[in-house]
Order: sequence, then C-alpha cells, then structure tokens
Amino acid sequence: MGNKTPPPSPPPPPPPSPKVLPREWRNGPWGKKAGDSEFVDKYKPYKANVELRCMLYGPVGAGKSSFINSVDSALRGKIAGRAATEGIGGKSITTRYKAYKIQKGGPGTHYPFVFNDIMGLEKDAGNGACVEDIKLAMKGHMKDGYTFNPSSPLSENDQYYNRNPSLNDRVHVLVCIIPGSMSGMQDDSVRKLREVRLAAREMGIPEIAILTKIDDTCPEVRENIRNVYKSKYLKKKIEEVSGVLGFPPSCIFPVKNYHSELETSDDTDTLILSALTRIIQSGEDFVNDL
Ligand SMILES: Nc1nc2c(ncn2[C@@H]2O[C@H](COP(=O)(O)OP(=O)(O)O)[C@@H](O)[C@H]2O)c(=O)[nH]1
Ligand SMILES: [Mg+2]
Repeated sequence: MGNKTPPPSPPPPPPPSPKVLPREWRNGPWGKKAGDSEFVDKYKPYKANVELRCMLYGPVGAGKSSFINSVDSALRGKIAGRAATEGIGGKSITTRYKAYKIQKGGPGTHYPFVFNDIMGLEKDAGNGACVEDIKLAMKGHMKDGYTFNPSSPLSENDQYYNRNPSLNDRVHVLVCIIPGSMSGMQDDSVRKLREVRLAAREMGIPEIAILTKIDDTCPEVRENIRNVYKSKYLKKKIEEVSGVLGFPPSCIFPVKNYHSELETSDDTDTLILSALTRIIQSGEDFVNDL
C-alpha cells in the first residue's frame, strides 16, 4: 500500500573536466555565422579597383593552404580542395607567389579579396622565402607567378618585379598562420616571423594571427569545438603566442581548418568566418587610411 518506491533520481551531472573552464574566457562567436557570412557576401571595397590583398605567412605545414580551402569551404558550403596542402616532410610545396580568389555565385565571379600564399618558413634558415622577398611582396613589387629562390631575393631586373605597384598590388593585411603546436617552432622561425611582423608594422599593414590545428593539439576541442574558448590549454597557448610573437591576444583567432572532413559544419564555419570578417575589416581600414 504505502510501499511506493521513490522515483529514481536523475544521475548527477558529470564533474567538469579539469582541462575545461566552466565559462568561456573570451566570448566565442557562436550564433554569429549568419551575420558574418552576410558581411562577407555584401563586402565591397570602398575604394574602386581595389581587391583586398591578404598575405598568409607562417611555418611550413602550419595550415596556410588549408586556411584558404577552409574559407572557400565555409563560404560556399562545400569542402574545397583547391590550394594544394602539404603531405609529409618539412618542405614547402608552395614555391610560387600565387593569388587565390574565391568564386562567388556563378563561374567567373569572385569575392573582392585575394589570398596570397607565400612559400613557408622552413626549418633550416637556407630554405623558404627570404624576409627581403616578403617585404617586396608586401610593397607590391612581386608579380603573381614568381618562383621563390631561397638563396636570393627578387631583383629589380626580374620580369616578375613590378616597378610601379598600385594600391591594388600592395598587401593590405598580413595573416600569420601559427600551428597550435607552436612550441615545436625553432628559434629561427620565430626570428623570421618577428622580422616580417616588424616590417609589416613599419609599413602600417595590420596583422592578425590564426592559430590552427586546435583540434590536433587539444583533445577537448577535438571532442567539441565549442570548447575552444574554455580550454585551459588553448588559453595558455594564445598567451604564449602573444608573448613570443608579440600579437595582442585579441588579434589571435583560433581556427580549425577543414582537413579531412567531407562536409562543412556550422561551428567550424563560425570560427573561420569570424576570423575572415576581422581580416576584411582590418584590411579595409588600412586601404581607406592610405
Ligand atoms: N588536424 C588538423 N590538421 C590540419 C589543420 N590545418 C591543416 N592541417 C593539416 O596540416 C597539414 C599541412 O597543412 P597545409 O595547409 O598544407 O600547410 P601550409 O604548408 O601552411 O600550406 C595538412 O596535412 C593539413 O591537412 C587543422 O586545423 N587541423
Ligand atoms: Mg601551402
């Protein structure tokens, strides 16, 4: 009669992982995908005849080509694989200065921004683009299609040397691509990266850093990408990158590139588009201030 068994109590919530903060330390851009994509879709450079030129720079294998593909995938809603990505080994396969545009709508039309993928920083000093070349490219002196020569910079007599760069030929924003596993970076790479940053700063070119491979280096993010701003590891990593390379933490955007996925996902797109929006805004400010 009065012998009712009490209803089973719900299981207690799982204890929080010691590696994940209970709250985000920086508000993630969750829910902003539609707004950011609309911004990118409607974006038109204020100055006529200018396409926003974004230069990607960073160590070999950091995910530069993958980032271009990821932006392409996020904007077009399907996985792209145009910029050849690295296989194994520590050598750049990007040896030409090449501009990538992203198709918008029908064939022949594209977004008004361009990514210039530059030969990566190599592990040993003798390889990879010289810092001198990167400075020339930033000033607009390097023509599309130039093949990098690690042992000597582009000379004024070269057919790929642009003597009279227009505003459109110049780089408008420098995007440093830093792998989440950056502690593996050798001092020489750090030195080169800082040199390039300094050159950009002297030219007034805005900079942004993208921290890639966050899924690879952080199991909590691999499990759920929404942990990106809760992960203690990534918070520390961003502080470390900020300290070593001198970027303010607010200019460092963690992104997971599409690398082996067959389909795009909203959360991955959200981080990519939030970084892209910031790249465009910074570049646009620079062009308009000139
Ligand atoms: N797990 C993971 N792998 C990535 C990511 N980005 C790039 N990769 C992989 O890292 C390798 C190097 O990438 P790539 O884009 O060619 O680097 P690049 O030399 O800077 O152009 C490739 O095998 C990519 O698939 C990422 O965000 N997460
Ligand atoms: Mg590449």
